[in-house]
Amino acid sequence: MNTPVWPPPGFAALDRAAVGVLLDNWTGTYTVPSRTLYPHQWSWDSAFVAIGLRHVSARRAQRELESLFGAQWADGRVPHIVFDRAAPPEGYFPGPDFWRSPAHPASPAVATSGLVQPPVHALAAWLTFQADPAQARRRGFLSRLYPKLVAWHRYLADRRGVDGLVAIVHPWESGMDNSPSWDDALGRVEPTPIDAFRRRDLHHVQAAERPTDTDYGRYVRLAADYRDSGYADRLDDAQFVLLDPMVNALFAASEAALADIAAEVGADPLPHREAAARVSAALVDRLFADELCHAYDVPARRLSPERTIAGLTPLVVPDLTVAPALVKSALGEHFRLGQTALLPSYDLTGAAFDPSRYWRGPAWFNTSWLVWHGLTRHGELDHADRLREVTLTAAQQAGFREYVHPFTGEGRGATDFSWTAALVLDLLR
Ligand code: 9YW
Repeated sequence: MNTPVWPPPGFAALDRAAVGVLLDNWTGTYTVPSRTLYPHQWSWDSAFVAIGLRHVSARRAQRELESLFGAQWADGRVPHIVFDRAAPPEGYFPGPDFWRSPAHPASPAVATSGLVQPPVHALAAWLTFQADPAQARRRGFLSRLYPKLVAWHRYLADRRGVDGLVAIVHPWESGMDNSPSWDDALGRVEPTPIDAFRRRDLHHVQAAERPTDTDYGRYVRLAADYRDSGYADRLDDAQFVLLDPMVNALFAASEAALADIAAEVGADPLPHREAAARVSAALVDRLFADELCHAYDVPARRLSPERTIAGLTPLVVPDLTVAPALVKSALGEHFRLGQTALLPSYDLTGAAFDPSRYWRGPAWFNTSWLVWHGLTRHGELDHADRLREVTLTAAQQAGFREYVHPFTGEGRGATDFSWTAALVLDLLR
């Protein structure tokens, strides 16, 4: 029998093109997600970018994470956007004037948002280290980053902790802005009138592929309320407090990565292993139902019935007890792994399914990469290979788009999107 050759020869051009996008979107200290739509540094984008960039330049991948953590707040939070002083302020809304971070005592020197994004950073740091351990040790990469990662996780556990899990206080914090999982909770929020602010995203992308104006009004209201509270994390008073499976899966996986990092830098790995096991158990206990993990609405005390890709991502957690059920769900009618152009962001049979609108159906490369990584971790290699194959084919057909139509694979959203290029590159190398 012939051993299959991977990557197939046809993918050489895709590899070169992915490197090209990462070089073009590099600013000198970090990578913009997209030159047009997102002209600043985004938190979890940088982590995904580092995972691909490590194959091009281990040093650059380290810089990507170091520049992000250079904007960490004194309270440990890693902001979801770090604003680039050189970028025109009217390029993105809500910009620095909205967030007013310099007015906060814990803010760093540079202007940032006050929200956070899913904690994929320790996992990314560990993978980045592994690309070139000798070079990383020479630069003291992990020994400098480790205390910052610990402070970041402490912020999440202490300030956002609910029943052993981490809560988000805004849909943007999930990374999946308009996911149907937030609809009920957002229904409690009075939208800021649309004429009170100016969206910039619609200058670059069709309205049918983006959140609606009403969604945006609610995002602005929640963000302004949080800002006006002094970014205080008073979870008991907040309107929107949700436990998201992907945020918590990445928190558990990153605690496991922190254990490896701790061992590498001569610190004690045990507390991190224990934390990973605790979060993993709480994730299953609180969020697992009907063969999938779901979001939990804390004020309403209700598990969302919606099925989204976030519910499959706990596969990234090592030793997850419900991994076989998640694999079954990935293959079933709601997600149809390997039978569509790419894994959809939302239940293909769900009432809110829309194949073009952002996180309500389109397929994204980062979430597919997470499921691929999880399948690999759990030894589901045939399914992992199939997912890798469809992901690479989707990128070959659509280019490095922000997201694609889950059935036809047609590209949607931004072009030359950094994490798409980075994660495709990771699948190729
Ligand atoms: C926005 C940058 C970000 C991602 C998020 C994605 C989107 C920003 O873009 O949010 O303006 O809608 O939902 O996950 O980090 O790529």
